[in-house]
Amino acid sequence: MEKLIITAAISGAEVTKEMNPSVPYTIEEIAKEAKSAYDAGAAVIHLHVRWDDGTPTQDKGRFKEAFDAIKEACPDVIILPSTGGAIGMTAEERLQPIELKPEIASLDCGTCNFGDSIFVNTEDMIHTFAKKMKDLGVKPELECFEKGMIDNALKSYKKGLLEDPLHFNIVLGVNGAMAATIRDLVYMVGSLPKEATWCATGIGKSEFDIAAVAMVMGGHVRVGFEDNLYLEKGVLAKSNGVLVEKVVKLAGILKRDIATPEEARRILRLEKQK
Ligand code: KMH
Ligand code: ZN
Repeated sequence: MEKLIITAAISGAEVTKEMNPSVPYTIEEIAKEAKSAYDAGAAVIHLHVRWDDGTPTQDKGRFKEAFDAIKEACPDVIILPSTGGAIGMTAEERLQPIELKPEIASLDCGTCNFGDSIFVNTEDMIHTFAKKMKDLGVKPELECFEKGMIDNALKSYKKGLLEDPLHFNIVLGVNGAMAATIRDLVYMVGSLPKEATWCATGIGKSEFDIAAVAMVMGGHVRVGFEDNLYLEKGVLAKSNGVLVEKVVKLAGILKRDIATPEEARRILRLEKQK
């Protein structure tokens, strides 16, 4: 089986220090969390940034500061910024980190409930985001929270807005979209094109169940504070690194070797950013 790419979603936009004091806000905290995940075995850092008070932002300058600090701490790690941002941000706001030409970035493939809010990703937005990423040579990671989002991605592909090989992140357990169950993961993965690569993300207490099943199925995995703040029931994770360590232990049991960032670039067919 292919080596396992571990993505660490270190910061998110919705989790706060009130929920877990280790959630990073400042650039220094973000770099420290990225390094903890990288040292534990993460090849990819999925990145949201905040102002120092914790307010989520998609500000290009703030992303640049975070990129520089992460690259200094872990020079070869793959940085995958969010274009999802936080609920309520405009498309223009959300697209800012793409101008920094990262190797890869998230592209959310449909609208869904998000708790009591709505995470808006209209067809026009998906096409606009995909076109901008294509024009700037940024590979999209296609975030799909339910099956219709895979169909939306495939429609964009047919229009020529996305290029082979497609890479998906199946995100299960968002409050308002598809549940984090094994049945739903198997269904989602069975709906992907054969040649696509994929990662799975389980939100909340299902994080490690989904990771384990994804590993057995030959997929890649994402863990981190954005998705889950606990190492186990009632025990807050002290860092993103300990969440990655837990996945690495599982991977050992399930006989999946861990991909380095360079190996992840080969698997995902990324051009190394200059
Ligand atoms: N913060 C969520 C509303 C992404 O990064 O592309 C959206 C999100 C998805 O986190
Ligand atoms: Zn995100």
